[in-house]
Amino acid sequence: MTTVATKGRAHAPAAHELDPEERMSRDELEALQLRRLQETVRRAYENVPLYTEKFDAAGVHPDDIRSLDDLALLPFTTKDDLRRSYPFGMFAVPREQIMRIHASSGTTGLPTVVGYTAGDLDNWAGLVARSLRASGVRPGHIVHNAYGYGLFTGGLGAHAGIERLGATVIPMSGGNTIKQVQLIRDFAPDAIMATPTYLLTIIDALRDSGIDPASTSLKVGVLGAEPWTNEMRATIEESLGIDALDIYGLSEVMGPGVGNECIESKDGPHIWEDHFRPEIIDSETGAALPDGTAGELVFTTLTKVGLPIIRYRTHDISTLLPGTARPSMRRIKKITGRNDDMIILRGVNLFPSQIEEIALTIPGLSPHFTLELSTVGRMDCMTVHIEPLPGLAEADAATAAKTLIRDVKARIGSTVEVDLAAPGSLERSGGKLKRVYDNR
Ligand code: DLL
Repeated sequence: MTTVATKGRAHAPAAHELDPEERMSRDELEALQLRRLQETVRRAYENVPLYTEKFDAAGVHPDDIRSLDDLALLPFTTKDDLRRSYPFGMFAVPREQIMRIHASSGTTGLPTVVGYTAGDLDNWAGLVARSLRASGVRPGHIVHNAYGYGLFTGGLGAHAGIERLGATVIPMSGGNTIKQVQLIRDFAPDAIMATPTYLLTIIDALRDSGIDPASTSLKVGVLGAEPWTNEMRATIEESLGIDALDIYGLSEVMGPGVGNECIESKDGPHIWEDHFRPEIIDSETGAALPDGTAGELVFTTLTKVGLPIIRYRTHDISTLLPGTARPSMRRIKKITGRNDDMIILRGVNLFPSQIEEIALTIPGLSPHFTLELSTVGRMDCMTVHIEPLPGLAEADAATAAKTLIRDVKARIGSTVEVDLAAPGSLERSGGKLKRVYDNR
């Protein structure tokens, strides 16, 4: 695409630009992990009553952690544990040492509260800076930050990392899409940080203002906070003429920057294993699974002081893979969904991302869709409401809808209905998009 050539491409950092930990051998890294794990487990046990109780009940003591494999002796931590400790019960330091608090939206029940010491904030900024560097963002670049500022970790977490890298931050936050377009046009940012679905909203708004999205100054998107597929990546990269990189994280473990893709490989986020020890477990039995097997991601923080977290169950489904661009740090397979987002339709398990994957390869269909579940008689039904591309002839849209029904049946095994929604009629994302409406 000519626009890419005129903007210049983002490029991978040179070896000397990497953090020393990114260049460690696996053995060096694991020795560091073990030392940090032992410190973390002790800190948690000695300072957080919830951990004291849980370890005692499980009959384990910090002295039992002699190797990284001994991690499996420790009990899991869940979102419920955090809720039970609401608001500040998980802090491992006196509250006065907590410099910042974030919290989940808490749409179901109490919000989960997390806290950071000055040192934790420093590490976090460093890891977001590392993530941006891995994405091809450079000191001196302008970064448009469209993650929401506030209790959500996205906005402020990204913000500190952009500054730490030595780039210029535009603290735009989420929403006010018209303003987003104006600032992208006038400030000429090199990179944008947003959820993938909110970036789609911005792409549409650029078009609505008569701007070809591929003609903007943007070279890189650092996108995350919700599941998105490689097909969505292709759609976004093509529309904007950018490289789109995957940033992963969750507030309980830190926020954005627990892991990030590297631009030279774009093969799923590398987990920054000097600060987090990942595991994959069987969600049903809790058994640790070997690398290369799909299951639920679990994290133990290795450096957090304010809120150390031991074996946190994320509910995210992924697989641990060997490192590539950072050979000593493992990757996770791009996250396709959460085990609590899985739809069971007449006995078949499916994730919204599978519909995204299929729909985006069918010519004429847009990335804008929602899934509605209902009961007709005693049968569960799923309707895919999807917008065809604007201007598509009715007959071609009908053909695309039929292809979607056929491909979903062939690849997932479910029969679904497709409703072609008028272009622009489905609700647009303002951050994390709600895809599923369950009316059963
Ligand atoms: O979403 C942190 C974040 C902000 C990550 C900005 C990346 C960018 P929470 O609100 O606690 O934190 O939500 C965490 O979001 O367990 C995943 O289910 C999902 N998630 C986050 N990043 C990705 C990603 C932030 N890259 C939850 N791919 C996680 C897929 C993601 N899902």
